[in-house]
Amino acid sequence: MTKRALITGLTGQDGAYLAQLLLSKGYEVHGIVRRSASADVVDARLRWLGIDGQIQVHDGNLTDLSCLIRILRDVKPDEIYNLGAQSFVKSSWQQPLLTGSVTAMGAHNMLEAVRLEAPEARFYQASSSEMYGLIQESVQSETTPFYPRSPYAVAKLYGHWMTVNYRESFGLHASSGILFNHESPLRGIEFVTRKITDGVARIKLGLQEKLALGNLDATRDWGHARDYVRAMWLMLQQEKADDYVIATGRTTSVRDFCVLAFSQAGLTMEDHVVVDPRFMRPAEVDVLLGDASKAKAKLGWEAECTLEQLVSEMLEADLERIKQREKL
Ligand code: NAP
Ligand code: G4F
Repeated sequence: MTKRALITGLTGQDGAYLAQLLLSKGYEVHGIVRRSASADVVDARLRWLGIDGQIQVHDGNLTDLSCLIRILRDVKPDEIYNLGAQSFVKSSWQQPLLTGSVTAMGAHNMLEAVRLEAPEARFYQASSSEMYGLIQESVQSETTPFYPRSPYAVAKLYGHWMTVNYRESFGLHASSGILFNHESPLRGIEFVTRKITDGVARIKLGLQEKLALGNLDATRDWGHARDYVRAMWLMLQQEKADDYVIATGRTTSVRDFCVLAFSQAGLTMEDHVVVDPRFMRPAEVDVLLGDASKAKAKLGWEAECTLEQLVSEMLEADLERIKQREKL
């Protein structure tokens, strides 16, 4: 029997890669897409992966419980992946209540809709390493206490604990993936890795001279989104729902990410990077480093893409995109 999956956040980085993975496994894929006045940009990532037109799209919003109930009633999915969120940490200080509505209450709306309409379905919640914030252990695992440092992280923590609570209270097959940073050529341009590879590509092509960044000392455990959506799928194939850390086990500073990207383009970072306080945050997460040994033991999951391969893929994609756009 063909399995049916429903993805919220279909148009984002992870939604696009997850849809591609599920299609390759023979799933019927449905996605919730919020209405936009700029319809041409809505499925840009799906077009980039060559899978637009293969997904059944439903008009909806995580803040509207009634539409989530209606969509679940119509689709009757076997698996539900809740990836929709206001996901940019910096914006969560500028739009804290919206972040709460979408990222926290949106997850709760989804859980409530699942409880009412699809209690047999398997549910995935996109939790985040950002919940560790002011880290309480030098390497973070499923047992490390949380200490959120942004409205986004507080909102994610709410969604995480609601997922655990609905599993324990109502017996839902609800799993939470505590994913560390993952990137790709489809990463939003506002996130630091993509900002860097896009900036390096523009400098290499002679279109700009300087790249303005914020805190160069922050370190992140960066993997490839394609590897991380595989972990999401694996979680929902387990007999028992559970929570898992997904990470590479290697942490790199923003500065060293820059060094890598500039050197891959034959450039020197110091000639181009300037620090601009506008990109600093009111409270920073200084270090993240994950221990994914539970995922390795129970899911057989390991990151396959190295940081060097990730940077190279992102840089190549940005060079190509800019050449086409600028007709170079
Ligand atoms: P992303 O590229 O920012 O995508 C977010 C998605 O959420 C987009 O499809 C967006 O739709 C949708 N969305 C926003 N507000 C919505 C609303 N009110 N109703 C319905 N959909 C809404 O994020 P991502 O990197 O793919 O991440 C996927 C999920 O994993 C997010 O929940 C994120 O917080 C979480 N996460 C990400 C990482 C990471 O490193 N990437 C790590 C840990 C956890 P539009 O296209 O219309 O904006
Ligand atoms: O790329 P970032 O904006 O990602 P951040 O804040 O770590 O959040 C991402 O990963 C989380 C998982 O841990 C997800 F839950 C979340 O949804 C998102 O996907 O920033 C990374 C680091 C930060 O320390 C930031 O201060 O880079 C630093 N940084 C330095 N200069 C910058 C910049 N970040 C951005 N976005 N832009 C800069 O110019």
